[in-house]
Amino acid sequence: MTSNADFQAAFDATIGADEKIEPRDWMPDGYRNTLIRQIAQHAHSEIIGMQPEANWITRAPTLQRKAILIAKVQDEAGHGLYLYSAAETLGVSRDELQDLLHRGKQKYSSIFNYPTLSWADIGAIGWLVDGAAIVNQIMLQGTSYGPYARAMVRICKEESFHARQGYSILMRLAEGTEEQRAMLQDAVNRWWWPSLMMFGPHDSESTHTEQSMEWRIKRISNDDLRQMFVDQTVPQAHYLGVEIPDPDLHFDEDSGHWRFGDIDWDEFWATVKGNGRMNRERIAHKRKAWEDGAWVREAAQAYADKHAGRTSSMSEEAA
Ligand code: BYC
Repeated sequence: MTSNADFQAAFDATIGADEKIEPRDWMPDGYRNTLIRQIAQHAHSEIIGMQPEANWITRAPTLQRKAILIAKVQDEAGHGLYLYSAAETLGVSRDELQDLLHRGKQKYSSIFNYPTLSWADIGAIGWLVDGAAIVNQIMLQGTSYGPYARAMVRICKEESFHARQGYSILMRLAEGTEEQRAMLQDAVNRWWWPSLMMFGPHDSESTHTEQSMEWRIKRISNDDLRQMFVDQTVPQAHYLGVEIPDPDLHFDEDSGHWRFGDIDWDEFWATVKGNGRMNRERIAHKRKAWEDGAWVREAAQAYADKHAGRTSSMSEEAA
């Protein structure tokens, strides 16, 4: 008979060989729960992240920009759905996850608790927020849980388009009037620091990093990913001709990295704990959308039940 120790040894060997754990495989409870927590949080972020962007669909400056923004917001819904499907392979239902989010028992990314005040914010989200998400998600393509890793491959392809559309909006503003350049600078001033916070607390303060790296759920730590993001983004800011709102930002010749100032962790934790600028509004809106959509879920379920009934009675007739 196979013992728990054998199962654990097989799990350790799979992780050690850098192969994927699949839904049918035995896994420790902690591994399963960490994945449910992280994948659900990621899925919720995609869905809540639709709100600040959708805020500008009706006010996009041209028909083409509007069509692109609609496509982007739809992509975010799709990302949420792939991720909820990945979470379901771990034995939780989508309804349970929605309920946990609505009751404030699961988180979503801090970044989506900031308001989008101008059209330039849509560009800044694409450039900085999607840019930060890509750095994190390229790493997650190599995560040890198969369904999560595979979802990331497709999501990363779509995120690259998102980052480019953001940069394209900002390039247009950078080439525009003084007023447009001021709008661009204002957006970067407001989105820069929250984008750095997306990577989570410093490694020394991070609850899960050490274990998640042992399990190869995370492959690179929060601080290392944040540094990668800053190094890739500063030259892009120079190209745009925009200032990064950090007086301590400087290039360190010895390490070859752009070193940056201190993050306001009080602001981060207040936001994570539900007291950011838009937390209440985001969740209230999400709950309302869920309640308003109840009839659609009921109709879809009734159709599925009826169809299942018809199929089984047809197969009985055929028999
Ligand atoms: N916001 O031990 P740590 C997108 C929490 S959406 C809120 O380092 P971990 C897009 C953390 O959960 C892309 N909470 O945690 C969509 C933990 O609390 P709990 C979103 C945060 O999990 C629409 C505690 O702090 N991407 O691109 O090892 C439009 C300690 O942290 C945050 C993802 O979701 C935060 N920023 O590492 C546009 C990526 N940071 O759970 C764009 C997937 C930390 O113990 N997630 N916390 O109560 C991850 O990679 C990891 O979960 C994190 C955190 C790096 C975020």
